[in-house]
Amino acid sequence: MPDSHLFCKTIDDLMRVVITQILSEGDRIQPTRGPAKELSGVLLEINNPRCRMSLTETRGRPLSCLGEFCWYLAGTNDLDFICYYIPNYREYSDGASGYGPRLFDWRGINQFQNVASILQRKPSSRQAVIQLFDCSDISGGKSDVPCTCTLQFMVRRERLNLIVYMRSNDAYLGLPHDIFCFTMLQEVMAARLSVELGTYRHMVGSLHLYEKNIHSARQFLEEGWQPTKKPMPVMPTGDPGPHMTEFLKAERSIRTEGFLDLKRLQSMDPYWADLARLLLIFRYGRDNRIGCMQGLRDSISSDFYVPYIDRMIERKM
Ligand code: 5HM
Repeated sequence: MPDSHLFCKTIDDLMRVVITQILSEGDRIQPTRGPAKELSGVLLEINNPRCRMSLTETRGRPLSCLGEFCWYLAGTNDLDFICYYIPNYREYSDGASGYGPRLFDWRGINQFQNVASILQRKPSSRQAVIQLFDCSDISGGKSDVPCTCTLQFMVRRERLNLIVYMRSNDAYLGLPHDIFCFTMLQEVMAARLSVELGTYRHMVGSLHLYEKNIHSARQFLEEGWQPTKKPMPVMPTGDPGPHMTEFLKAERSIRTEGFLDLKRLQSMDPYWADLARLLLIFRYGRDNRIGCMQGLRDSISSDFYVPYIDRMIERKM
């Protein structure tokens, strides 16, 4: 019997355990998107949600994760936005089920803000739930149905835990992105509530690996990587709203104009400025401006990002 509760310290450990277990114990399924192997009813747990960024050769794509997080924060369904970071995103989604508008403005409700207010009023609340899947998504034969059903935030022992329920999760492509984005939202919420970050639990109905990705998944297992034990820097406490607004303005300028006045980085909070630097380095990489990538590498505040930047520069050489 496969183990249905997988507990790991980092995203790399988790990916390794999940893929190994799907390959050895998964059941064969034949979904519309192609044959796959599946574990059903699985609970994945990471006790330090900041260990969310993989540095492996095969799955270490921090910019597609960060790009997806920006897409959510911007509250948009614009597919050109996400395709800038994940070029083949259109193969998986028509954008209609994008999480950004559902999180921040769904039927006139800002669910994220609402949950923050609930927890501010009553930290022990069991009602702090964000809903992403809607019953209307499965009526009328739509092909693009949100895979994430709910995000439940809970303050326990003065820490903010997050429990996510996904009806369906692609273990190789979707899982690292989903965990990155949801643990970032968890940290934004924790900063906003001024409580410590707790654990992250990810419950999945169908956790699957498509046969077309099995070869790459095996390569990932054979890579001989070191798990990225070092956690991401700590997000500053207090309402991150104003920092995120500045960060999103920088993101937009980098993505749409290919440019950012570096003076703007100096006036930003160092945590968010580093994330903006990563986006700018990614842009320089796309534009083959390797000298600029190196220049920006030297101005990064946290050395946590240096190996990721070096990997991006290496890929361009
Ligand atoms: O047939 P279904 O709607 O479940 O197919 C969607 C595919 O995208 C599945 O492989 C699902 O696991 C993956 N997916 C994911 O892993 C999709 C989304 C977007 O909602 C996501 N993670 N966030």
